[in-house]
Amino acid sequence: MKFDIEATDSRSSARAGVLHTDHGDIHTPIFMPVGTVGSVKAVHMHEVKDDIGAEIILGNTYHLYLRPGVDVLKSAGGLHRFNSWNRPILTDSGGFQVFSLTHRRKMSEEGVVFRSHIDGSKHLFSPERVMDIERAIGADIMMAFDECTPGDADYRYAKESLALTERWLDRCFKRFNETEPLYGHSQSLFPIVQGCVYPDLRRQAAEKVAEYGADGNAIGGLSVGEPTEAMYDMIEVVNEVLPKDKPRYLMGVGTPANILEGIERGVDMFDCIMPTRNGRNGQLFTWQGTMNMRNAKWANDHSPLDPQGTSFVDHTYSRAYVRHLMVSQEILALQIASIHNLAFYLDLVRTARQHIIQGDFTQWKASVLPALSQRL
Ligand code: PRF
Repeated sequence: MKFDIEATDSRSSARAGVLHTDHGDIHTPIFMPVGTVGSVKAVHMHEVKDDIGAEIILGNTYHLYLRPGVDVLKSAGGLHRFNSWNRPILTDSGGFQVFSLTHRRKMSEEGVVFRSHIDGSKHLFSPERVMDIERAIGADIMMAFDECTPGDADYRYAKESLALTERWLDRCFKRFNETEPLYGHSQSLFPIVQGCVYPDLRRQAAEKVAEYGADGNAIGGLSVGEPTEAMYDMIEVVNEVLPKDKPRYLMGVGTPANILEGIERGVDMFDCIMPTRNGRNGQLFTWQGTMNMRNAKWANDHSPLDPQGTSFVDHTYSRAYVRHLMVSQEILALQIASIHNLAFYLDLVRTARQHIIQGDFTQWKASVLPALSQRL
């Protein structure tokens, strides 16, 4: 998996690149819509591709393993065949989902024993198991199995947790190197930097991760309850150490402002449930700020949903109509909000990329940032 850097910003660490995969090119910085169980909730694949312009989507090992399960995925010929998405896919390892099952899991050196959120059945995720499952799913990018350390962990906990993640990482690479892709396209394994909010742990973790010489590297354990400034500081600490010539992926982040701050600090890839989940709750993101579509203030606003929006829903439907659909709990409301928000997130990173190439990213970012977090 080759990564070419096309342009670097002279005033910040921002860069524009192209990541080449067997399922096509990814232009970075990129936002990756989340498709937890193999579907981007409420959105058809042709909309994800053509209206939203996504170049890669996410799947979750935890969910796909429980349902439909490895046997169905294997007999389908992998997730790309199963869900009819023929562009790149990245699978998260379950290192986040399993740990959010606080009362339903037990951790040990071997791995995590957890109970299914679906039927309560008992399962073990170990680094080896997770690598085998990610091989069976067949994503272009597989994530290592880690412990996502909570943002409020004390130093001692964070240090022990990081040590476990590092031992697991070694086992992940060992299993990954002993096994082959199942479906004829190549797969890359990205390691994940943990270390909570402690600069020395983060630095050490990034040095360790860099030693594997992976095709790309991820930053985990952020946006998990720590102050926003601490998150930005940790991104800076880690990106000083991670190789500059490989893509960097900030996991599960975040708001439009978080994404621009991440890009400025040298992050290339992002994913977050925010555009889809918040969209289903009625929150729309725009260049002018966020709109709560359940709000009565839109009841008689017959103007287009978002005049600056890039997707067809923005010009097809009015604010008043979308507000009516939201209040009436119509399924179409969820579809419209999801398409709008994902198209906005893709427009955000695409526009950032253009400005990195043009050489005025920093000025452009300063000019758009204040409006992004306003409430309309
Ligand atoms: N690890 C994994 N997935 C993740 C995270 C992590 O730390 C996060 C943290 N923001 C989101 N998704 N494996």
